[in-house]
Amino acid sequence: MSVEDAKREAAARAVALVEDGMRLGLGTGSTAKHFVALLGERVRGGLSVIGVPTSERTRAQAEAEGIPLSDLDATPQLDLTVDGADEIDEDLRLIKGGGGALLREKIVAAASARMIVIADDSKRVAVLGRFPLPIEVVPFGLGATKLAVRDAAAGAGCRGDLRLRRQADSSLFVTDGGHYIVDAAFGAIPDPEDLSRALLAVPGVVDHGLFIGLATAAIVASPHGISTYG
Ligand code: ABF
Repeated sequence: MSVEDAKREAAARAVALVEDGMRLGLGTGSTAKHFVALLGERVRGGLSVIGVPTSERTRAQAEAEGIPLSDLDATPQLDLTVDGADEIDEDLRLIKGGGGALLREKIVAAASARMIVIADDSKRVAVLGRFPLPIEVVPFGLGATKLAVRDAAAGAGCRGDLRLRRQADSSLFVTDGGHYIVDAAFGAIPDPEDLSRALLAVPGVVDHGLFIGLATAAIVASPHGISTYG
């Protein structure tokens, strides 16, 4: 089974859990893209759901699939969010945001009664932090914010390179919310809860890619089959 097949298989298992009438958070990324495509097939077959997308990319795909859409103003409580992840640990703590949609992804996940993470098994880790942690920051005061982030992270036992995210043409990456992303290559995050608290205490930090206590289950696909956690 290729990685792409594994992602699609995990997405298919999650789509099978969707019930008529559900209000759904629609994730972002290459695995969530499979979920949205498969959900579109079910909707065209008669399933009635409402989706709240976590990015403009996902909104465009869901619209093209014919999935009825809403937002968190009109639909502030969701039944289920299905989204991908960059890393998943044993306690269902996640690093997300490699695709740049972490803030909306976290707001949508927090508004959901359940969050199912779908992934191929390369995303499972014993300790979070090999994947650089995305930290979303406001453009104002960027230099000072980066220094404060460095200090806050060091206080939580995390040291490493902080790099402002750029696009392929080297222009700065700007999130859907108009913010920048600093990718923090810590290597390992010994205490994710502690780091989360420390980063959120920095005024210029909008949020970060640590998702703690949000995922209720994970569906992980590998060449050997599907494993479900949570
Ligand atoms: C989103 O997509 C992000 O939070 C995460 O960065 C990414 C997951 O990657 P993939 O494209 O492998 O599904 O869920």
